[in-house]
Amino acid sequence: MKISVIVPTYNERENLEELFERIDRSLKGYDYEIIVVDDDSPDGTWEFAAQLSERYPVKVVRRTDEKGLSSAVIRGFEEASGDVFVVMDADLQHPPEVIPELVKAIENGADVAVASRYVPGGKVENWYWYRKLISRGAIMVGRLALPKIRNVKDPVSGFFALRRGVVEGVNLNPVGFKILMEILIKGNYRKVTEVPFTFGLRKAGESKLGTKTMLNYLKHVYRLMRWEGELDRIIKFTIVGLSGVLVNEGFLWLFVHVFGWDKILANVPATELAVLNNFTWNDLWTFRDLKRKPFWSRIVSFHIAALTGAIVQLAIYTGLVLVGMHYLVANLFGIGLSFIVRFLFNRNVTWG
Ligand SMILES: Nc1nc2c(ncn2[C@@H]2O[C@H](COP(=O)(O)OP(=O)(O)O)[C@@H](O)[C@H]2O)c(=O)[nH]1
Ligand SMILES: [Mg+2]
Repeated sequence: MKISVIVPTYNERENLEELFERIDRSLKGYDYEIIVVDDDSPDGTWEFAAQLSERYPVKVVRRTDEKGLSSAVIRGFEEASGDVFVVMDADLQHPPEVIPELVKAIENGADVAVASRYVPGGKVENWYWYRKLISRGAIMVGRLALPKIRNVKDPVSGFFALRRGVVEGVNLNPVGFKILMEILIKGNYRKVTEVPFTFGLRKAGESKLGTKTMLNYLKHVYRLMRWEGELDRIIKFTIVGLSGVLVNEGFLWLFVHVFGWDKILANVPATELAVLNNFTWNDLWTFRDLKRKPFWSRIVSFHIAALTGAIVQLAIYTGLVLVGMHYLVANLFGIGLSFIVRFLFNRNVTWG
């Protein structure tokens, strides 16, 4: 089994020697190659990598027409001749000593092995609490928006291994910079294993990925949601919700105007009929491909979501009115949050 270690680089000259040395030591006994994909670094990373190829099995790709982390990794996949691909940074924040553990996970049946900061035993060194919070928050958003990756604790790690077949023939988008997330959504795989590791400090040089990446990350999540059809689901869920409003109003009118029922009491069956209407259409349309749980469980779960949504709506409304917000605006916030809660609950539990 041959291993291709793919290292995207930009101004990493000072890190290369130690990186190659430690990779070489870690992969003793394995047939391996290192593919450096460098975007014509001003510090001559590509040149130095080529020099070091006399000592280590390094192949250098110097790109002058293209830039970007994800596209560099994709180019690495195209150049690699191994059966297992490992992707890692050059700055030694990804300790090469973890590579054999990733490879072992693959040998033991995983298709993708992620070096993870967020499984027990893994950690991040020297990050302020707010950086950790942002990182965790970003991951939470990704996992909620993309149920396919919800079992992966660190789906944005830049350090991972995979079988060649996972990405071969797959059309990966080179725009985003969280290439692992792209692969976990579009790749061909069954089993993902996470191996804990400590994300250390940069050895030399400086980070290229600043704060504007947060917005890019959200854009990437959005694109993947579209690709996955999750956005279509939100639209369908909204349409069904609106149909429920009509059902609710219609029956309320019928019960009060035609049957002469009490206005307050009539609201209860009218609401229940709307909930049943929404459940039916969501089951037959919005989530029709996700009927994995038994019918009774789906319908009970849908009611729990509706109730939770109503409680959230009332709580937000009350809270915002109490702090002085206009009641109609406060109600919009309540409705909005209730919508998000109900959608996520139904997507991940009822039809999860
Ligand atoms: N080829 C290529 N490599 C890049 C680019 N941007 C970053 N890298 C490399 O990707 C890895 C991770 O980048 P880094 O700046 O350390 O990101 P950080 O750890 O999130 O701060 C490093 O090996 C960088 O040299 C790029 O545009 N092209
Ligand atoms: Mg780094």
